[in-house]
Amino acid sequence: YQKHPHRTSEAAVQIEDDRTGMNVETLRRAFLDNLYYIQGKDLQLATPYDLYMALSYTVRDRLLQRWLHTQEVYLQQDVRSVCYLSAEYLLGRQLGNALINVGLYEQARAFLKEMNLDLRDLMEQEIEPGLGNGGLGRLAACFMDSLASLEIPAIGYGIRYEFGIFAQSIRDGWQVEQPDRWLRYGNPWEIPRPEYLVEVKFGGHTEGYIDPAGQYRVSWVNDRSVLGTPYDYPVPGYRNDTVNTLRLWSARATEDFNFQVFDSGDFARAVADKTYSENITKVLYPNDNTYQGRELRLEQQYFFVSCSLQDIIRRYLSYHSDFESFADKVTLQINDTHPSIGIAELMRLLVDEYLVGWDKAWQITRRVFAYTNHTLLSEALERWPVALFGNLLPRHLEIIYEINRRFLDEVRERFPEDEGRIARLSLIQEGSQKQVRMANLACVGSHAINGVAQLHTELLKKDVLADFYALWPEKFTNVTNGVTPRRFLLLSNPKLALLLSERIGQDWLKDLDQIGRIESLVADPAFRSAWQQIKDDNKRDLAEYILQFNQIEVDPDSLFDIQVKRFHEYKRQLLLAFFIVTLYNRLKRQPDLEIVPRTFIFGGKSAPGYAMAKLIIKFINSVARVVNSDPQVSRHLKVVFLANYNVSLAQRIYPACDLSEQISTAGKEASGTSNMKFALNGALTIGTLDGANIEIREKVGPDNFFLFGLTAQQVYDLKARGYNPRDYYDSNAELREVVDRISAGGFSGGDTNLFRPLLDSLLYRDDYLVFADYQAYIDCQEQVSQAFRDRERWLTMSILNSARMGYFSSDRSIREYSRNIWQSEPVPVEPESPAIRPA
Ligand code: AZC
Repeated sequence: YQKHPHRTSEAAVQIEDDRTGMNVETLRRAFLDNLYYIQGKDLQLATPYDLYMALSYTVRDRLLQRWLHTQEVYLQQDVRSVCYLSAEYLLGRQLGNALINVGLYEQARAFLKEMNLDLRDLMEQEIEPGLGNGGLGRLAACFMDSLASLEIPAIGYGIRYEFGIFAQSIRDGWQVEQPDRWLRYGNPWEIPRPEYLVEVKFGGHTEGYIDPAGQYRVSWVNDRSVLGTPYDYPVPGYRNDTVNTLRLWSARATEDFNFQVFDSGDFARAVADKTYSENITKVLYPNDNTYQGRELRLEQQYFFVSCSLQDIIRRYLSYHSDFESFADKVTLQINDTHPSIGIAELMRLLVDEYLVGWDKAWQITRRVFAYTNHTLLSEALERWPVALFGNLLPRHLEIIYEINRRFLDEVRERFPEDEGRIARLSLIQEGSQKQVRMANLACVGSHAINGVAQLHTELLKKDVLADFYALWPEKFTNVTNGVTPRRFLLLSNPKLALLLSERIGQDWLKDLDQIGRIESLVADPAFRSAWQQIKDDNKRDLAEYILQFNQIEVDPDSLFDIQVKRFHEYKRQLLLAFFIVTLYNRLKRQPDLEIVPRTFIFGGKSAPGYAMAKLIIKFINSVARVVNSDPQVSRHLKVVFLANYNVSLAQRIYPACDLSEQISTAGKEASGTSNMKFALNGALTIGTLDGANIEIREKVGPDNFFLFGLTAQQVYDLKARGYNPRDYYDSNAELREVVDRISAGGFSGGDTNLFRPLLDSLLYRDDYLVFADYQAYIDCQEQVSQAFRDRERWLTMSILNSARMGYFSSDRSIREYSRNIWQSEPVPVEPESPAIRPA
């Protein structure tokens, strides 16, 4: 015991306790044990990453016992379970969340402190799993957290991308992408389950045959196949004994397939084919809100959906001998249309593989599937060319044609001689290049269709899915998004969380409506000053980060005005950039102008192929350079672009924000969720009547929200009348000054071409009405400045914003899904007594 003085001979035999014990001393011992026996290091040799790994294994051990037990309970009680199908899970770092949910955060901090180690430093070591693009993926992660916290039996299914969302760096103001090699140093949060391997077929053709009962059937003769290995991630509920599973599939070549080629002597091709199969789960497509019509993407979708459905059926059939109660035991939520091929796949499995009759199979399919739509943008609607689809999935194409034939017969009966309607509803878009419309498949194959905020659901009914609404109004519901207060308040803003818990207890963590109780403290001087102090501290922390990573000194006392989200024209980062240029112009015109000092902070990635969004990033960085290096201006204003915006960075940013920019063109942002995270952390919002902004404003009160801009209806009307952005340029002097300065090369070192595409798109099209909303936005920002001058008033508004955000917990969203769509109930898991565990 010389070499590892932390271990004593008595302690060494207490294996059970070392893996499950929750007290500080046991944890310390377990941590050192894992460091030694898993990382192969002692404290002297350990790198920070080793320490992170050792702590992660220590926490994982405690999760495993609860995890296995939860699964036992689910199996014994043959529970109804929610299967959430999503191509993306933007999980964020796992360690801090696991510590918090299992109730070990303070203990871990304590024993690490005794060893002169800082828990936060260890947590910073983790490379976050960035298996998603933006809001849709992060929503799936929040939902997994809420399902477990509400004790609802659930399993998330998705893809274990070897490369998640690319890492962004900024070079000369431009976005540069690097591969995200997140698995490089090993991943303590996953357990491979090769025993649940499944095979997924691709290509080939179909053949009809007569079965022994004289029944005509179809079999799919594929020409290749790929194996799916599940990797399980524990999803612990907040302070309960539930640990649900997130099961992510990884593609592996089928051995026999490769051996055939190998035997024929073509070694190189055998290896190449193997790599080809494994390509399926290599990389996440980095598009947000635009669809990528690449064959590999469809392969990814089919791959993970087929793996998941086979897995679901395997588990179901281990307890049932037919499909009679399948729809009672399983409900499948599809996160946008990415998994909608599952509707055809379940039909194929039931009809072809399990010999269930078509009508019965269709009845089951429709009962189990429910579809969430996340966008109104037509460029995001998935449509696959029939030829491509048929080559990859010949049997599914037949099934879709059959579904379509029966469906359109039904429509014809209800709406005779309405060929326009038939054409719009058809699963197949006719034309020079026929396409399979995945949203139509999702609507036809689901019993429920939901949007993610009230306005969004209304627009789905009125516009994008109007024909389906006319057919089946009862299928449509709204479930407004929410966010988990565990990660986005407790973990990310520990000081504010502590203040809340000191004043109103800890109930808010499980029931966010309780946060409303701080409203009665809004006039309490001690509470107010604590609130202000915390915001100031958080701003100082972010200022330090900015100094470290951007070498820009910002004033923590200035108004932190923040827009972080994916770059997209509809999100209108340009509108904020134009406001900055407007202020710049004013200061150049009148250097002694008194303005409220602001620090503008941007962050976000652009899809690598989205040239305009990349140019907007370049533009913002160019404005930043000019503003920050002009002493006349930089006394008042700083502009910062934080590279590689991700969940970890988001957790630093939200708590430090004064003003949250939610300025999308009305009718374009389905919901937004950063709007919720900012306001929950006491930021005020400047925003349009779009997505969930509308509901946030209703809850926090119009006096505590800076509203501007056209409504969705006004946007629609303006476009219908014929929108001419040039009129705004001609009639608005300040807007013209902004455009002219850019045009003259004011932010491009005299280069008048660089930002030409950007200006042209505004002057000649302005699809997202930047010019139309410019003046209203500038005026509204003036109100913001006025409000910020009165710090007491601002503080009151900040407290009221947090206090009134209870509704926007993802727990509330999940309760609504459970009640209105899933009909699922909590199944509490009692703590398993360590005494009954084998010695
Ligand atoms: C996003 C929406 O743009 C965002 O408004 C919403 O909050 C989020 O989903 C969660 O619902 N949509 C997508 O990311 N959509 C696609 C198809 O990528």
